[in-house]
Amino acid sequence: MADYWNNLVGESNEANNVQSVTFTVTAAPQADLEVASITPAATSIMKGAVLNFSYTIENDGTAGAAANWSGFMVDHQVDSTHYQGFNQTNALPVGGTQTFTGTIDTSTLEVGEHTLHVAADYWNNIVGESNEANNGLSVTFNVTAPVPPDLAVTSITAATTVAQGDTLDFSYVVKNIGDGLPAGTSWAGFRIDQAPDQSNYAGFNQTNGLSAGGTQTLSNSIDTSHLSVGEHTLYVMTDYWNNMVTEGNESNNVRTFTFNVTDLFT
Ligand SMILES: [Ca+2]
Ligand SMILES: [Ca+2]
Ligand SMILES: [Ca+2]
Ligand SMILES: [Ca+2]
Repeated sequence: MADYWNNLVGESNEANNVQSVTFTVTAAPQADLEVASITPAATSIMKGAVLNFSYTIENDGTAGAAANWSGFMVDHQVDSTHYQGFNQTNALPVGGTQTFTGTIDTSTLEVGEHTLHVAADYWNNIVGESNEANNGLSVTFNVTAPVPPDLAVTSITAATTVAQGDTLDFSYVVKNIGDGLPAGTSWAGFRIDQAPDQSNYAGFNQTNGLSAGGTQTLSNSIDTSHLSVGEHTLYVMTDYWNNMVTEGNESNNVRTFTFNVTDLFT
């Protein structure tokens, strides 16, 4: 407005002294972090197994985001004091994404449906965002009743005849014949003419952890110099020592193989 103060100038037109322009205040560009997706390796998992998953953090805003933390938790929204795991998210440009992996131990979860929550910038709200209310995403998964492992010796391979005093070499296959959880490491033992037990055995092999259907071939040998001429039986027993693997069936762990010791001179 011209001559706005005290009308110091008498004018022919006092009504045309004002002009205006309009302008719009726009929001400053801001980041907007979101969890774009969560991908579990399976939506149904046996209790005791590990659930692997991946998730992707995206900056869907109009300004870059500084580095921050994403977190996850089962059956509870994620915040600074509620999380089971976390990953550091790099600084992300507009439209930038970063994918992470995580694991959930299901051994402490009840059988039934559960929810995996993931949140972007969950810890201490490091990034000021245009929308702080869209940082969480969740997926459901099902925990099924556990099926224990079941170890068995599924075959024994050796010569059926050995001369007294010679070494009988043999191999055998230990298999987790269960359709469920993996078996941890254990020991297989063997003995001649009787089943081995924890304190009576001729020898042993360590068995690796075996997932359902997994096998391991082991080999060993027997000195026959103290065996009588005639028929003998090799007993091989999986998990013979300290019952290290709790199995669905503990009574199928022994397999036998019959062989003949012959006189050296026949
Ligand atoms: Ca956000
Ligand atoms: Ca934030
Ligand atoms: Ca068994
Ligand atoms: Ca066992």
